[in-house]
Amino acid sequence: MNILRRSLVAVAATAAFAAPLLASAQDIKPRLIRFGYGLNEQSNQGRAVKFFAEQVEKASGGKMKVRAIGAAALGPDTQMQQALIGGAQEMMVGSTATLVGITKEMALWDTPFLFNNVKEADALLDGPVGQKVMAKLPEKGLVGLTYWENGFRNLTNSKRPVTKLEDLEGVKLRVMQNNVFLESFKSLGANAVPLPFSELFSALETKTVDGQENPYNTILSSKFYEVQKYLSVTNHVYSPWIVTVSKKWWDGLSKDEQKILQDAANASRAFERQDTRAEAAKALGDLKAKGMQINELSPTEAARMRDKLTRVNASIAANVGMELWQETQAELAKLRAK
Ligand code: 2Q2
Repeated sequence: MNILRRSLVAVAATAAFAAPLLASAQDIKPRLIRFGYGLNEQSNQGRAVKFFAEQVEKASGGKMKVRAIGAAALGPDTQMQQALIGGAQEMMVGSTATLVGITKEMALWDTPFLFNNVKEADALLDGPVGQKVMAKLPEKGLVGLTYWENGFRNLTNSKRPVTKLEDLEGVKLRVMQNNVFLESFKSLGANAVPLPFSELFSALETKTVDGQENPYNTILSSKFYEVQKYLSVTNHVYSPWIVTVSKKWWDGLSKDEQKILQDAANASRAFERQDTRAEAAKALGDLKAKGMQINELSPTEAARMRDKLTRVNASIAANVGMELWQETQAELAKLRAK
């Protein structure tokens, strides 16, 4: 065999072996996927959606096109969820907190101080508990693909530095549209006002509300530093994002198409968490440079706040079901014993 023949044989053998993996040999139709999200394109959320879109296009040989539509151009989370359920939109990413009205088990993730660190968050979200919660979505017309990191939430406002509980008195604080957040911040003495995220910047700007709470990344990417002077490091809850698909649409996809989306979602999870954590690690410095005044809480004040906030735990447990609550606590105990 001459060199040319030998390499032709090799190419043919490789091609035969690789054929089932090639997009052309798979059951893939041209698809347009409208993927909505709430933050800006220049945010950890926007970057991860872009990454996901690229993965899907690559794996489908360009047949499946993801149109990323950010800045809540398709509406706030709750509106997009309804569009997915009705089949008018294919995909979105948003806060699990805005899903609680549809799937009550999602309230588990709103438990104040549930996780001590991101390692615990990853283990629970990616493990059996996270899967169980996600498995509640299909009966509501949604399919969950993966959890991304929004992050630990911190408090900002335009009135005064919050160094103790009493500083929150009378502060009009925007909360996510969800009873756990409403109750949590009422119990801290704040005047909690539920608002969609898409209305938050202007509400802060016009002083309709004085403050809000979100991870450092969002405070930075949504430019809240332009309208908020004070940031108190509270880390009071870890917020996940969840990537969801319209079940109506999903059910019409081939197994190959579904696999492409699930694989891209898995890859995007690793990308998004790494990107978010890298940004969060330097965000506090960036926010300071933008003029924000940042304060930590003394251990005593942090404990007082924690004590008030964790009083909502009993009602969360009742809402999500005792079995799920106890399984979560058992998993966390196992992790912490390691
Ligand atoms: O405060 C919020 O609402 C944010 O933490 C969420 O990130 C927001 O709901 C995004 O999901 C908007 O897409």
